[in-house]
Amino acid sequence: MLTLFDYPASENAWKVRQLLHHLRRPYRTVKLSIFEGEGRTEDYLRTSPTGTVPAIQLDDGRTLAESNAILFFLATDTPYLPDDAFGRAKVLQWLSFEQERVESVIGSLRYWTLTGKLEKRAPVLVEMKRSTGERTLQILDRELAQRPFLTEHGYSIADISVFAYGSHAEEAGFSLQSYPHVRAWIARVKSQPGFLATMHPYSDDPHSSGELP
Ligand SMILES: N[C@@H](CCC(=O)N[C@@H](CS)C(=O)NCC(=O)O)C(=O)O
Repeated sequence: MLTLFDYPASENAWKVRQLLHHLRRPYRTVKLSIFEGEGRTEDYLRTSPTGTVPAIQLDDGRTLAESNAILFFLATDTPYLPDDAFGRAKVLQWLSFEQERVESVIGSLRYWTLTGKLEKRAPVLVEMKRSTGERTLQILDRELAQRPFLTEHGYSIADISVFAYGSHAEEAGFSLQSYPHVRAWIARVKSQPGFLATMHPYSDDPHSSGELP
């Protein structure tokens, strides 16, 4: 059975949980206490070179890290990824956008805000992320005005990936008031059959106010 290396409050891990749920694919979970350094053991670094979750291990022992790579692998030959080269490349376009402008911008600001670390970060860095995040939401709003989901294919892993942190932008200090198409898309994603609504706040983890190793 597939193994998922997970940390409950991780939205990167949520992406994989969400897809596995859609696919009704059974898996076992290994939870890592990332703030206590469980991601930095020699053993886990062989699974995930960066020591981050999510990562998966297949029945034959092979391992794969990076949320979007895992989505891409698990969604192959399913309705959540187109089967033509151009369609798959369009999904990759949005997965790249997600890593560059959503996860590392809105996701970081949200993480710092919810774990009390925002004040400890350099104001110039926070400001840079705020303006990039605003630009990210503008781009998404303009794109989502043109079609119901991120690609013409319909609901796909592109939506799952961008939704993970994009839908929580308000927890990172952004207002979605001026982004009606983003708000409508969030509602659309939430109404997908099998949507995984369960959230695990950072505050469930007594170690989450500490810095990552
Ligand atoms: N680009 C990676 C980022 C993964 C990531 O940063 N995961 C966080 C949890 S959301 C983590 O494991 N952090 C622990 C650490 O950095 O040591 C992905 O998309 O999977």
